[in-house]
Amino acid sequence: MTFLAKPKLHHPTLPKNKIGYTRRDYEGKVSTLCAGCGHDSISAALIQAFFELDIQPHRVAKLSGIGCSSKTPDYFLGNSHGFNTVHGRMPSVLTGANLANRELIYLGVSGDGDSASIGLGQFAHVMRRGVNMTYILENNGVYGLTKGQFSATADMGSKAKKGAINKDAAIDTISLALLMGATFVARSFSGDKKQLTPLVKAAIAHPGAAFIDVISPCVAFNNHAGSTKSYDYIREHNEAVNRLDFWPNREAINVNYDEGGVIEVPAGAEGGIIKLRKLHADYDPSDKINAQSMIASAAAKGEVLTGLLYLAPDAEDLHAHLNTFAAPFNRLAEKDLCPGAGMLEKINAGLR
Ligand SMILES: Cc1ncc(C[n+]2csc(CCOP(=O)(O)OP(=O)(O)O)c2C)c(N)n1
Ligand code: SF4
Ligand SMILES: [Mg+2]
Repeated sequence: MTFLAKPKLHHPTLPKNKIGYTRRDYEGKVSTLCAGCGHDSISAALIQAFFELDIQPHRVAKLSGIGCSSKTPDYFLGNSHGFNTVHGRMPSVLTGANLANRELIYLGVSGDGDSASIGLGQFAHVMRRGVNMTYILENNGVYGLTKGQFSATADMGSKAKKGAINKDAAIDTISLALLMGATFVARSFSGDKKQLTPLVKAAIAHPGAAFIDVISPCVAFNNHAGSTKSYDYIREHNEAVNRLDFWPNREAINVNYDEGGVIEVPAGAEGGIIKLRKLHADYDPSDKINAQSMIASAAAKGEVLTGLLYLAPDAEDLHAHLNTFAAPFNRLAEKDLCPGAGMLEKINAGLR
């Protein structure tokens, strides 16, 4: 498959978004993943989200680690900036890029092995520091690329393809993200594009660390009976707490918390709106303590809560925490970088 190049010519009648791009302009190379891999469906949702948000591809920087999941940025946004880092190191490379140029839209793509084992420290810190990014974790409970070993997100008691039982406790990445201070936390399923696409759009607009854990079955190594990350298991145990739609540019509407009805929540720095349909009357995504408790009690029953699980109303990003200079580094001139002998003397005097 790798030798197949996609044709560059587009059919003239393909629908265009507001800035004149077709959906094809947001695609990448032909995927080399196994047919039916959940990760390909996530790529499709990402393509759809960027197309619908009318984002120019060159404004996006996509970064990843190592794994089948981390290969996927090659299969979408082929006209965007890309950096395939070392295993588990996407968050620190992305943090550096973001500090150097906050004008790009940052998308981090990772796997459960990449984020919950070798990259666990990096994951925790990028969440707590509020780096303005959308962090997509393609969670299949195994190391797919290295042939199906249990990962740290595999549930205790779940069964491997060859029958071994996982004896270790699982790391729940959404609970960890909440604990670490992420200001947008969601879980979805690769088989539910209608839920995932608006979640991605809302995450992109969010000014801070937005985390989406997407259960993404590995058809080669973890899609059998006894696995808790298979298509069948997730379809049977998926408890969606809400459904949402996202609009990037609408006048803010007052939030209306009608029980069981539709709630409209301001989202993002540019006046975006999330329209949230509650499926669980007692689930309020602005209540972090309640979200943590409901996630834990669902997990105890073997259910997988999906939807927008937490959204902080007052989110800020790392640049606000550090009070950094707004212009990207590549636009700073010598006068910005070298404030002169007088200023240096003043700084030194302040340190004496
Ligand atoms: C430093 C380092 N250690 C180990 C590996 C071997 N390795 C490659 S991918 C991978 C795990 C991938 O699992 P995950 O992140 O869940 O991605 P998936 O393939 O399941 O999508 C490992 C351990 C590596 N490439 N580099
Ligand atoms: S091995 Fe698993 S994760 Fe990797 S491409 Fe195949 S199905 Fe997807
Ligand atoms: Mg994996």
